[in-house]
Amino acid sequence: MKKYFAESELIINSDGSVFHLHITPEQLADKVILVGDPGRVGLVASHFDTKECDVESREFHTITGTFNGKRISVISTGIGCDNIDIVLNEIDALANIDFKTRQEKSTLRHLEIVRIGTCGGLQPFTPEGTFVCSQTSIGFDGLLNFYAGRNAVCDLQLERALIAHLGWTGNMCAPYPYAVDADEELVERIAADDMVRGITIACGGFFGPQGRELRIPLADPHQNEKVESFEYNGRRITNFEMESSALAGLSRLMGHKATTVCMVIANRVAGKANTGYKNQIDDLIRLVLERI
Ligand code: R1P
Ligand code: URA
Repeated sequence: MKKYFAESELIINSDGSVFHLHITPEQLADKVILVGDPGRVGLVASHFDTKECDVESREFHTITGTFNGKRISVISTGIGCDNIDIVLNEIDALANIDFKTRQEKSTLRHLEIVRIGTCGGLQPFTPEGTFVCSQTSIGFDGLLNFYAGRNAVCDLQLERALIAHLGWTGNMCAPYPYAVDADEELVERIAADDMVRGITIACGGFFGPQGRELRIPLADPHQNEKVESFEYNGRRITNFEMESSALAGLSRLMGHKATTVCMVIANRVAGKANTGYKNQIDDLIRLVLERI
């Protein structure tokens, strides 16, 4: 017996579109580019040769079109892993659930998903302007812990090594981090020979969880020193952003290929930031469009 998804579990609008994204199953391409900033959707789509739909709903802006003959949907997620939970579940439903019968389709449709974002660099070799492709993502957000199968897709050894290195116990800086690899083939294709392959920590916030202390003291004032000095099989943690862990984890559980590429805009080691990055990120967008 196929599972039936009730109206309350998979909310479909009266026009047949999915609740938050407001797009219909026909409007989603197999290749998906996710961006945080809704304003970045137009920048990606400005490279498209054709456009078939342009839909805005809350922070979710979707344009589907073609680039060099490839059909691509670019979707903004807004900020944070909570929004990735919404976007990943809704695009997976658009691809793999029949909206008429409300049942899972018999053949799995695989999506290829690349997130293009901005991040903070944590190593001397990741200054402003560096493109980092997340080979592994560590979630300081707890999202994946709500899904069964989490242990099967996570690197439990890496999780234990990091927790021991940080010396976090009890409620300190909870929830428990989860570590997930991006799709290996996609990382090789997207990162090619001009991006740093990194370990990214996705945080449940921009300030405290990324070790930024303004007026309120941090639970662990030495968090970032420890994050920067952590080494795992010769690899270092390269960057902080806020979505790659949920994207890597949910994509693995759902059977999609995914990775995240980010441009470093804040050099946390040198204490420098670049706020005029909007033109520079276009170079990263072009690389991803060519390689996806
Ligand atoms: C914080 O400023 C935002 O920037 C990064 C973080 O992940 C977070 O979403 O990515 P985007 O530039 O894609 O939004
Ligand atoms: N995005 C983040 O999440 N952190 C940074 O430091 C810069 C961009």
